[in-house]
Amino acid sequence: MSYRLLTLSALRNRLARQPRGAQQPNLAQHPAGKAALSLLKVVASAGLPLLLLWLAGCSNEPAPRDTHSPVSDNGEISSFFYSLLLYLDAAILAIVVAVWAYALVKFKKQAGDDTLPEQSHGNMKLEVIWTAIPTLIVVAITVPMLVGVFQMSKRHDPNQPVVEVDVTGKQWWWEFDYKSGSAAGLHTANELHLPVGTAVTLHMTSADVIHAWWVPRLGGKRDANPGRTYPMSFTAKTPGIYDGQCAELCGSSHALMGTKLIVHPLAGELEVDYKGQKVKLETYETWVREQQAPAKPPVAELEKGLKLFKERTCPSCHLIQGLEGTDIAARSATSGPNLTHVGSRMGIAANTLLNNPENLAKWISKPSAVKPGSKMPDGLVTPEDAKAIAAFLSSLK
Ligand code: HEC
Ligand SMILES: [Cu+2]
Repeated sequence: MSYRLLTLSALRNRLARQPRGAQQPNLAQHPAGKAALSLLKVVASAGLPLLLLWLAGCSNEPAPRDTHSPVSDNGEISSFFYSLLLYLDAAILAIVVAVWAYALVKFKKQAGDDTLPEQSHGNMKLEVIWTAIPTLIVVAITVPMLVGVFQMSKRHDPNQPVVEVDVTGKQWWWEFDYKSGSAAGLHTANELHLPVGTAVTLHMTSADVIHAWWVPRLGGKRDANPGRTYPMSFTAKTPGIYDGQCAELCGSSHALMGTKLIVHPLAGELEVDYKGQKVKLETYETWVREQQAPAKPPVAELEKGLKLFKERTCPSCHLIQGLEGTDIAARSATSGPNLTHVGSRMGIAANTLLNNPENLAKWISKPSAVKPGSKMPDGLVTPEDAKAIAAFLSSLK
């Protein structure tokens, strides 16, 4: 008995052969079978590419995390190189496939022709051509790419107005400390607000493990390493709201460590589209003034929430500026976001939940149910108390 690999052609031969004895109908020759087969072919040839496009997440609209719709100078540079490589590679693929297809047809082995084709081994001209062309392509990519890398790691002119923000990654949220300009001294979380058309430098660090700051439409990622600070300079060009995501596996809730970048106009209100929703953007200076204001004391119905907030040890980790007994939080690796204006944020828990009283209550009564491993402890309050605290926190606009 001999074994051999069943090649495709052997398989076809075997299938075509009628089985010994029984006279079985051949499905492929039956009219219904033929129709089914051609339908299958159409679906496979048209449907498969469509399915691939769908799986790749292709869309006409600029998605909230779309690197191909850049909104900053850095984003434009990286998007340019993405397109350059994509079109260059597509052209190379097209040429190679065309030459291959031509060779396939032109030099097909003829029946009865057993002569060897002309041997090109050691052909100096060919060797030079196929060494020179790839070298030229690599140079054409590398030289502008190096220029781009230097442009993206530029430092801003210190004589120009620059918004400087210290960005600290923490398991699993982002802390922002404004260092310059009108916002100097401002301390916020998770949603980074910046002015359009102004030079910005973020100074990245981490309070615990390695995180990475990434707002795809802004372009580029920057690692946030504990004990080190890396700058990232850019100018945002288009007002709007852009989603971001921690891009370095940093523990159980890494996937829930989102962020938002909100680029404000310099003058006048502006309506922008965010995920199909119309959102009004005030000017950057208005936002700064609102955030710098101390928290307003709660109205009578919400006083219970403030009282519970103080009793349930919340102020040991959270700051509410301007309300007595709530601004005692010491800054540490496990302390939480500044809540002075938490009601003004679009999301809570680093963009994991929409900011509304129900979600706030859900978060406060059991953070680990929203974010596994959360550094905010469970069981601080009953669900009833959580509702009262959530109502109070929502009022902190
Ligand atoms: C041991 C410190 C600690 C204590 C105590 C604590 N928290 Fe937190 N809190 C955190 C941390 C850390 C986060 C960020 C969690 C995350 O997003 O991963 C957080 C997040 C929050 C947020 C979401 C803020 C935002 O903008 O995303 C709210 C609201 C909040 N805490 C309310 C409370 C309340 C109310 C209490 C008291 C019942 C409380 N916290 C007690 C550490 C603490
Ligand atoms: Cu992270």
